[in-house]
Amino acid sequence: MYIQTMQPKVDTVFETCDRIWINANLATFDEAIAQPYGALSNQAIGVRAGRIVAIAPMAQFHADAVCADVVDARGGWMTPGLVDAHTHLVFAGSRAKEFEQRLLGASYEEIARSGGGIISTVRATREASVDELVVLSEPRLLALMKEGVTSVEIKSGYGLSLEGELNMLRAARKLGERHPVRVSTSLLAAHALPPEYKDDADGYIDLVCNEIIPAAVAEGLADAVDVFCEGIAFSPAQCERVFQAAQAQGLGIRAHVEQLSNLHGAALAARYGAWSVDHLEWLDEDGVKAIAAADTVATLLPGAFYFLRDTQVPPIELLRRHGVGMAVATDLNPGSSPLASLRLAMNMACTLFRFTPEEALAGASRFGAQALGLAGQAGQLKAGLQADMVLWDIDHPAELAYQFGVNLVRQRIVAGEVRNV
Ligand code: DI6
Ligand code: FE
Repeated sequence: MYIQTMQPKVDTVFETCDRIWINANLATFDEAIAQPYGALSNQAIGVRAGRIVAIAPMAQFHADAVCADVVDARGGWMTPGLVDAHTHLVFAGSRAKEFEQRLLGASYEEIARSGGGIISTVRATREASVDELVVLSEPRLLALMKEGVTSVEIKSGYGLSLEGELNMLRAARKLGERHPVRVSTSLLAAHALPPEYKDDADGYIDLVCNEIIPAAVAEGLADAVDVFCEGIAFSPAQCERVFQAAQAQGLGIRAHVEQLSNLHGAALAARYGAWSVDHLEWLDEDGVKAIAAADTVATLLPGAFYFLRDTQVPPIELLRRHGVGMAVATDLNPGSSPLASLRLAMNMACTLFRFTPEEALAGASRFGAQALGLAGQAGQLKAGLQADMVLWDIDHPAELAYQFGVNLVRQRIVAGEVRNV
C-alpha cells in the first residue's frame, strides 16, 4: 500500500530521476550535516542529467512511485568521487637511476643542480609526440581511476618551451576526452629553468608570461597556472609575474611553495587569490594565516615527503587551528612521487602527517575539488552537484584511509553513469 509521506516533494523528485541508488550509507561531506564525514545512513540518492537531484532517507522512498533505474547499494557506502588535485602524470622517460643515486646519498637538490632531476624528464618529454605522451601516461591515469578517482588535475612543466608545454596540455586534454574522468589542467611552465635560458631566468619568465600563457589560453588548454617557488626553481618575484599574467587571462592560480625551504611563497600566492598552495613542509604561522584569510586550500603531498625521505612535517596542527581546508593528492611525478594511488596517499597523510581518516577522505574529495576551483560543483554529495560518486565495499568510511593495496571500489560513477575501469 502506498503511504502518503510527510515530504511528498521528495517522491516527486525521485519520479523524475534517471537512476536511483537505494539502501546506501552516504559520506556526503556536506558542511550542513553535523556528523563525521557528513554521514547519512540508509539513504536513497537520485541523479538526473548527470547531477545529484535528490537525497532522502529510505523511509521516504517508495519503489512504486518511481520509474527510474534503481540500484540496490545493499548497505554499501557512497562517497563523492575521489579528486586527485595535484599530479604531473603526463611525462616520458624514467628516473629510476636517480632513485638509485639518491639511495647512495645524493640529494634531490644536488641531482637537480647537476642537470638531472626535472631537466632529465624534460629531455625525454620534449622528444615525445602528443599521442606518445597520451599512450605513456594512460596507465598512470587508469591506475588512479581504478581506485575511484573521478577528477584529476594534470600539470605541464616538462616541456619548458612554447610547443613542449602546449603539447603536454594537449595530451592532458586528450586523456580527458578518451576516458570517463574529469581533467583539470595547470600550466606549470615555471617549473624549472630550461637549458636554453641558463643564466636568464627573467628572460624565461618573459617567455612564460608573454607567449606561453596567452597561447595556452587561446587554445583553451589551461584551467590554472602553477609555479615552483624555490631556490632551485623560481624566486617569489618571478612567480609573482606569472601570477599577474595568469590573473589578467582569468586563469586559476596555484603554486608549489615551501617544499624545500621557506620563501614565503604561500602568502604571495594567497595575495593573488590562489585556489591552492601545495607541499608546505616549511610553511610558518604567518603563511598559514595568509592562506586562511584567502580561503586558499593547503594541498598536502605525503607521497613526495615519503619518497624524498623528508623529515620536515608540514604544520598540520596550525592549518587545522586556523581552519584551512586541507587537500591530499598524489603529486604523481617521476622524480619526487612516483605514486599512482590516491588511496595510499590518504593512508600516508594519516601515518606521516597525522591526518584523521575523515580529514584524509575530505582532502581527497571536498577540498581536492576546492583546490581545483570546483567548490560547489564536485567533491560532495549534495543536490545540484555533479553526480560523480563511488560506491565502496566497506563497512565504515575510515577504511578508505586505513587499508591500502586492496581495491574497494564496487561502482565508480561519473555524471550519473556507472563507469568502472
Ligand atoms: N616539486 C615536486 O615535488 C615535483 N615538482 C615540484 O615542483 C617534482 C617533479 C620532478 O622531480 O620531476
Ligand atoms: Fe608537484
